[in-house]
Amino acid sequence: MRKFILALSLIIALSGAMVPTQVHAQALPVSGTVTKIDEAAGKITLKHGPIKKLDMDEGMTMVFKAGTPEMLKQVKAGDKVRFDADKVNGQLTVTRIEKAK
Ligand SMILES: [Cu+2]
Repeated sequence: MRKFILALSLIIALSGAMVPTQVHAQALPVSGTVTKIDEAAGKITLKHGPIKKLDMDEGMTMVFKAGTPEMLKQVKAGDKVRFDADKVNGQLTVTRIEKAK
């Protein structure tokens, strides 16, 4: 009986440890909505939720530089997206973006 409980708790511990890892690998950290794409300037306007690492404790609408020109073709105004952003050469830049499922 003791062995069974040990095995059971091991299974629970393993499955519990694996689920968040998978979720984390799939989802980009910030959710938002595209409000404007400016391909000529290489910029994207996003209405987004809090981004703690960039000291944005509340959601807002703002302009980001696009990390690559391609990402401006992957999404359009009105799309719900998930993305990651960072300061690159002093400019707030979207480093990854994908349509929210
Ligand atoms: Cu912001």
